[in-house]
Amino acid sequence: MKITILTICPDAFDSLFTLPVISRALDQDLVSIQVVDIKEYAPGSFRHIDDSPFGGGPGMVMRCQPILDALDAVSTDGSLSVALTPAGGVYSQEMAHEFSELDHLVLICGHYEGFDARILKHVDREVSIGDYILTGGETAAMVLIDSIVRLVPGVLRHESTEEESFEDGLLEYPQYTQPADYNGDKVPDVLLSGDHEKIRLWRREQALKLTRERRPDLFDQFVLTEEDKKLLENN
Ligand code: 6GU
Repeated sequence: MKITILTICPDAFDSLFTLPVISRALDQDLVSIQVVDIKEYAPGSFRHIDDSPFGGGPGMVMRCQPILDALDAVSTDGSLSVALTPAGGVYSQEMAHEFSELDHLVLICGHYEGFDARILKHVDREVSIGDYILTGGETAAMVLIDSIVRLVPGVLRHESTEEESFEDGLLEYPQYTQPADYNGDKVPDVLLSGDHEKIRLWRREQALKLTRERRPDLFDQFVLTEEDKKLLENN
């Protein structure tokens, strides 16, 4: 898979390449990441990439020409372009899966007060990472890349992604490791029992209860099995 990032801050992505899973995916050629400076497509020494909004108002708006020329230059036959903007649809694990199956994803990072609206007509999707405002789309692009790369086949070695939070619509059950007793705070006995069926049921119960308590929005969407109903009735 190839990911191209269009940005006015190419250096912002340096730290992304130091993340262990990302750097391994790059080393193994499972993923390639191309960072493209939008300013390269802004002619003249002034590198004019933004301007004040028609109709007045605060801030600056990213101009059509540099971004659309850059997008045109990097696009390929099967590429999907995604603009990162707080006005986009909210990103989800489902989108991470969808994007991880692409041959080529182009991420366009917004800045200032946003994109000239005409840019967005040339973009396949608009995505936000949540209901808060960032100074630019770069950190949002890194969130997308991190969540996408780990889903590319071969990137994670033994780890399973199937039991993670959001994969089945529930938050993940609590995990413990050594020591079994940390200053008097003990790991639940069932996890030391070696009884795999008991452990499975305990984890399921924990995941159900945690989701019900913390994320009633997810819990309401979740379809309980007969076993789940019994686990929840036990209390
Ligand atoms: Cl994608 N961009 C900006 N600037 N702010 C955001 C965002 C994106 N997602 C949430 N907030």
